[in-house]
Amino acid sequence: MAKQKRNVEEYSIDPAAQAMLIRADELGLGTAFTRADALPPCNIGSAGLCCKLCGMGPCRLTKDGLTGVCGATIDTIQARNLVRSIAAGAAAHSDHGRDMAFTLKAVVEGKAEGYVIRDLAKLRTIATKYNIPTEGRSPTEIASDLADLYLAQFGQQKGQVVVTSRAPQKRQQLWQEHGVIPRGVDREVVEALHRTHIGDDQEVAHLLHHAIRTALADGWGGSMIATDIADILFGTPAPILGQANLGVLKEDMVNVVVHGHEPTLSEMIVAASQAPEIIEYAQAAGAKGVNLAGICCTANEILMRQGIPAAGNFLQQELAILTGAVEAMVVDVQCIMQALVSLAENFHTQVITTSPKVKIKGALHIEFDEHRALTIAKDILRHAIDNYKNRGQTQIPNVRESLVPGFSHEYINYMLGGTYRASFRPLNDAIMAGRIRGVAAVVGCNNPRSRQDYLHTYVTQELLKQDVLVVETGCGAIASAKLGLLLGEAGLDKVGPGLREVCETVGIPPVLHMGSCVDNTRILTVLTQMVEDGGLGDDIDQIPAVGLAPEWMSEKALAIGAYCVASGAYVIFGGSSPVSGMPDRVSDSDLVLHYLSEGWEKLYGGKMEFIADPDEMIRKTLEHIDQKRAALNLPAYDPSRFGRSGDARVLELEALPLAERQAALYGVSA
Ligand code: SF4
Ligand code: MSK
Repeated sequence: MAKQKRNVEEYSIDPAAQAMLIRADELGLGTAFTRADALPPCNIGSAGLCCKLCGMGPCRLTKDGLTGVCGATIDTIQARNLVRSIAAGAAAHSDHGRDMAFTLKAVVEGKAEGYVIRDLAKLRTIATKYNIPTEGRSPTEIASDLADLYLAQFGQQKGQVVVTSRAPQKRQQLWQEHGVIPRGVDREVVEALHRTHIGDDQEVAHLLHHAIRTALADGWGGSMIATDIADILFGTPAPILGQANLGVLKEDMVNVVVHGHEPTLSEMIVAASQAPEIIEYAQAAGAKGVNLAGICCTANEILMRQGIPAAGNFLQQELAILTGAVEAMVVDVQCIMQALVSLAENFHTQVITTSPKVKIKGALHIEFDEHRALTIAKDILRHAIDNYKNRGQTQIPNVRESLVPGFSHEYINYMLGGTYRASFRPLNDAIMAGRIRGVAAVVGCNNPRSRQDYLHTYVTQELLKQDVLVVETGCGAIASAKLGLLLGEAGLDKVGPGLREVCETVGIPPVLHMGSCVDNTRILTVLTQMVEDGGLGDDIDQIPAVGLAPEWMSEKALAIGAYCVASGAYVIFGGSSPVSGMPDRVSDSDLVLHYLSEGWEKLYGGKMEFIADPDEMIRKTLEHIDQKRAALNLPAYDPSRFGRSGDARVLELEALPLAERQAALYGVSA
């Protein structure tokens, strides 16, 4: 039976989204929200109980004790499905990393039109990590060696992916002992597919061992490569003022929305939109110019480097088209709904696919090629401008919020210690003193089966009250941005007293935007440096930190979760569990579910759990943080010890008569 249709407040907490969903309803148009209502998830498949790996199936194991035609048990089927998802997620991130490495190579060969190496310091820092000589060498020579080294990581057959050498020493040793250091990115993904073919690996622990190896090839491999090269080519992010939500679209300009994940094309579109001939072309068409906005992680990439506004997160891709004000939606890879094209047919919006890997029936395909990037970017913009005259009635919600994104690991380092003493020491000290209780990474997608942005922002705000510093990436970061949590002092009155003191002293928002989904590797780098700076144990699993993906939906999220577990983190997913099994199954028949928590925790110190209730997510997060604090012999969390420094102290002093103020400040009265 079809689930009952929800109302707009149940669909989303975002007023801009609600306005567009009302418009969709009035126009009789469907969206992911209404399709989710009309199509309840299959309760067999969603619990991981269906196998369709061969032509003897699909086998749907609806009763405890049933096996597939080949004899595969529920546990084997769940583990295989999970391994395949993690492999797909790792493949998506890593193929993105590979393309970035090809672009870097093309840049050094002088064959990539429009690109330059913008961050020489990062190039040198990364090259040094791999003993690539830098002294007396040109950036081109260094970058050429780095591109070759990185390209080799994908097809490497033996040895270890070099990026793993950047993890804490103790963690590398642990991986070595368990035999999970990835040999080559492609090799682990291919082996994951091989092992899960009919008649191959059928032991849960053995399958999940390879899930870890594959995920590590992503986090400490393809994804980290993608982040490194994006920073080298386009600049390492630093705080910049931006805006988020559908209200960033403009009535009097040609609106071009870039959506997907790879910064290579979007950075060129940013450059092309500022070219005088493009501005003149737009003006000749009657517009004031070209207004760029992003959706999903492409939004994060150009937001944190160029301050280009974000029109929204995953569930806003259709809603942007519903404004009627988008001339072109330019997409590359990942998280692009096929529904965009049929929805766009009701408006004038042209959906333009650009990746050689992604075509959608009905979309205009203008293939991207890094050798002619700027020319192609201008061509795309001319198509959009030509379409401006076809614009019909528009409705742009007047809803937007300012934010400060761009907290890369490098910037946090600088921010806490300055140019000459760049360090994470003040962060570690604040955690050790209990001023900051712990750290949470609240990341990941939107999912139309939950209320858009609600879980992200509820969990984030509750943790902030408990003095937990929150870092965010992906669509979760955009959710917080839309609510104003990423802006300087906004909302600091709702933050716990210790965390508030730190935010006021350092001058940071309580929620730090760290980038796109591949940039979850920045969080790994932060955790590694926290270990190296001392005082919080000698490995990541000892840090009072938790990762949460409250509204996850993508296979990439599972890959991220698994590499965080392998790195020692406790990871909580909201929403549904792909390994929940049957409600009445217990103990050993829930093997996979338990293996991901207790099993992985014994091996890696990190664990993966699926928790639907947000209050339970918060409770478990705080419990974990407090347990880690106790294990490090840190003082128990006590907010009453803080709150009398920073701005609060200044206000308190200002209220005192002069003599008392001087006595309080200098110990003498006038
Ligand atoms: Fe069924 Fe086994 Fe084939 Fe899966 S591999 S579809 S369980 S017969
Ligand atoms: S875009 S993977 S919906 S975070 Fe990275 Fe957002 Fe999730 Fe896609």
